[in-house]
Amino acid sequence: MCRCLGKCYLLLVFYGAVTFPISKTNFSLAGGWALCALFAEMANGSISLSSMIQESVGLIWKWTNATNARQEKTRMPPNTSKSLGPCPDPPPGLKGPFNVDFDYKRTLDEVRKNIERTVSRHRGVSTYCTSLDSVAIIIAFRNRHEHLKHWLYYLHPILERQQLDYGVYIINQDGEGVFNRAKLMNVGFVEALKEYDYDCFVFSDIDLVPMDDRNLYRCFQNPRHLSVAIDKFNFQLPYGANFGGVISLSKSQFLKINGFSNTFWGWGGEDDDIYQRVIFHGMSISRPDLVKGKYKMIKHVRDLHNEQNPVNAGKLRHTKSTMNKDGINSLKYTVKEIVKDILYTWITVDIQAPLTT
Ligand SMILES: [Mn+2]
Repeated sequence: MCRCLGKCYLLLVFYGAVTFPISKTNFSLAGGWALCALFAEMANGSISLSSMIQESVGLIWKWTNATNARQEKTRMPPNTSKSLGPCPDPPPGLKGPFNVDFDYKRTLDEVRKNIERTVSRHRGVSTYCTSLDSVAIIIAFRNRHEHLKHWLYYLHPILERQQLDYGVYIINQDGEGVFNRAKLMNVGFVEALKEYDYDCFVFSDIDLVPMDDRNLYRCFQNPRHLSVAIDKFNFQLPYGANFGGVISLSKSQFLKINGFSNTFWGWGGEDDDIYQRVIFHGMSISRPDLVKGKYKMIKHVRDLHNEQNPVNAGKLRHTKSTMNKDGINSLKYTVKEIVKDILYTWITVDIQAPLTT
């Protein structure tokens, strides 16, 4: 045994050099030692050369197979979607039109329990295929918890059926100053991009729920107006240039127009302003038809600190001259709190709101 120890080391080094690049595990080391022991036995005359070769080949075969099995397990985890094929277009599991009912007294906990997310995070990813878009859904929020429950209850299953890789961002305005929907949307765009490389953004009112899942929460060749047929307006577009409620813009479309204006405090005007930004940048508005684009709006009274601002309508005359310096590139705010729930990312933000307009 002692005589052959030097040869053993030589054999170990040789065996390791040959097998390590293949197996990249300790098996090559263990195999080396086992061969070493066999070699020692042979030197002592208790084992023949041919049976040693036989044993060695058997051992190498066994370890290589064991190693491959281990690698296969780790190579194919169920949820890393990048290796899966692209999701079919249109998504195969859509239901078409359905009933929407806001009367039911549901609680947020109930909604949370009902919605079985395929991943245990706040972001939804299709388990079966690679989503065609990664979509951030941005909602400007203040004191509308009642509406939020309904929105989450209906939208999560719809977005899952649409096979989107999506995240929901509730941008909650801190304090009692005048509300600014558009500025909160800009904050949502910036904050969502800090969390994930989204390529599409849906900006939605919290009180609008689609009545047809064929209305895809995705991005298109042109900025898209999704909420075209709301029950409140008898399922008709209230006016041709309407671009309020629910809209989608790709990251590059949104950056091209410098996002929303930050200066529309109180109710009204910010949606017409972003419509003009789109048109002035040479794009047009895409829309679903009035059947697929049906929405139900939750009835509510005007919020406190969000009165109609008469100044806003006049500001629309200046969109063309102000849009390239008022928007994403001039956005200032302070994040006060971020809460990650399985249903959404909640961001409370100070947007330096005036107390009156
Ligand atoms: Mn409303």
